[in-house]
Amino acid sequence: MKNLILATTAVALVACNGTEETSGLSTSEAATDTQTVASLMSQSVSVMNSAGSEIGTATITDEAEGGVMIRLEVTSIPEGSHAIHFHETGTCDTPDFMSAGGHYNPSSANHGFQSTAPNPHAGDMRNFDAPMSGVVQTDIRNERVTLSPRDGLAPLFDANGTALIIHAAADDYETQPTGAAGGRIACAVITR
Ligand SMILES: [Cu+2]
Repeated sequence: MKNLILATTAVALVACNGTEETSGLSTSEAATDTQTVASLMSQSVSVMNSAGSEIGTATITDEAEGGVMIRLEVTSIPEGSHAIHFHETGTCDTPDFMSAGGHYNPSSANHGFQSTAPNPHAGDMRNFDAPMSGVVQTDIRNERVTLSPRDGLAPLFDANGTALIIHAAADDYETQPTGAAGGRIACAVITR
């Protein structure tokens, strides 16, 4: 369904560029742009806090070379460094979000970038920093997961979905199995 929507958008862009002389894009440039739009799957999900209120969005987009980029735009995040992971179940029951299960780890790897191989979990990512304002706009990459089915990458849209979780503390990239990242302060459901 998502692919269908993107394909429709691409057609509309081609039509637009074809009829508007002022667009500044040559036909070949327009075709290249719309091909990129049509081939990379993207999903925007709502991020909620422990009270169940929406505090922003995460837009997850497949990257051409594999993996995803997450555009995280959230507010009300306590100042400091925070862990962010994909967890194994697409359920965000307040207030503790334990319903999301453990880290998404279909290959049974060890947690963290500084642990013993095989590592890390598919759902492991680098910490991000929140300023005093609590307003965060940042891009976070994960090269091990995917929205579109792709060989060798862990699908975010598996049978029970996945969840994006923000933690109270930073991930030490080493402690098993959670990185000692503390409680779960925000959650987003990732399902088709
Ligand atoms: Cu986590």
